[in-house]
Amino acid sequence: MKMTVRWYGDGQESIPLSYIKQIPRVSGVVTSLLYKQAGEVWEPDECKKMADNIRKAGLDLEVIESVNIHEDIKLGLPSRDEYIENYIKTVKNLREIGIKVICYNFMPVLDWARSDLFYELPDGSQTMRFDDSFIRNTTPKALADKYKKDCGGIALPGWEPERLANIEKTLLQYEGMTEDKYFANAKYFLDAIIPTCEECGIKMAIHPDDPPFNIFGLPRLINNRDHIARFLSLNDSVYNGLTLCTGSLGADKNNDVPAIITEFLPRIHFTHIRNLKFQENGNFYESSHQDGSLDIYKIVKAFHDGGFEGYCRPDHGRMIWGEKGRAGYGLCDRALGIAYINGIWEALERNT
Ligand code: DNO
Repeated sequence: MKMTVRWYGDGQESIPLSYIKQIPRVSGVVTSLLYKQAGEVWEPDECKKMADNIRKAGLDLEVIESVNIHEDIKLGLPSRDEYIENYIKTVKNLREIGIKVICYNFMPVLDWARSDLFYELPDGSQTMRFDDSFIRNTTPKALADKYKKDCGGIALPGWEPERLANIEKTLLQYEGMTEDKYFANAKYFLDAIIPTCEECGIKMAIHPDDPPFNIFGLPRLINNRDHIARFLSLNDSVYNGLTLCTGSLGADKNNDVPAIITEFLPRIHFTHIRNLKFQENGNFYESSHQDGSLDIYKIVKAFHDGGFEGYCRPDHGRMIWGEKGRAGYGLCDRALGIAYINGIWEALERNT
């Protein structure tokens, strides 16, 4: 397993690459070109600049998170072919800089959703929280406005102003979108891009829907074992794979995350390890990696025992020790998470 850290790029981040390099047993970072809109080609010089910057700091860059999918592809509109062509060009350009995995999502309109970005816990740390009744009683537009206010001017990934500019119009386009149609649109995309991915040696790794249940009446694709099996069978290539996000899938108590890992391991190319703590009424908050409702030991063991050789990153952490930064993406708690995950892994290795 190769341990990585998500890094947002120069000008988008307060954490220097040199700090990431100081965390024991981190091989590299995963990043993106945040200024690119979904559907645009990532040009060769932009890709090279991104990679050179990271490699100069002594870190690998083998995973991109994310190359976003244009909404027209998800909606299955006639204009999708042009955006798919652009996606293929980007994949080819990413091959030139040695990328091995692309993490992406196929969530309609929105990326992940939380009610609070900086929810204060009794120990003074701050974390993200999901309040079920709050989400049921708000609208995506109101949520986007709340995030804008709460996150101090730093756009959250997946909630960029450009993406949300036409949110109400885009939501209307999803009216009447059935699950079957949505799976068919995903298949159209996969069948078009997977041959290029195979040729380029770049594995696609779809991120689960977060939360893994229906919100705002939008369809869900990757939210439980059966949907994962259905999605992977849309295109049987190993290049059509998964990002196994423990916190996304684990927010539904019916999902047995270690069992899902064991079943789909050959198709898992990247994992986000995150913990959460369930509260009453379907609410939860994101806890430290060690002290939550998910059994991280069992999760890491499932990866270890299955012989996982892909990439891992600690997912969201709390804000601790007075650190300020992007919600979920402070350095301190994620570094503690890495030390914990690496410790479990080393103990498992030494016992085999
Ligand atoms: C949240 C992230 C997601 C993820 C995308 C992948 O913190 O895990 O935003 O990057 O869904 O495309």
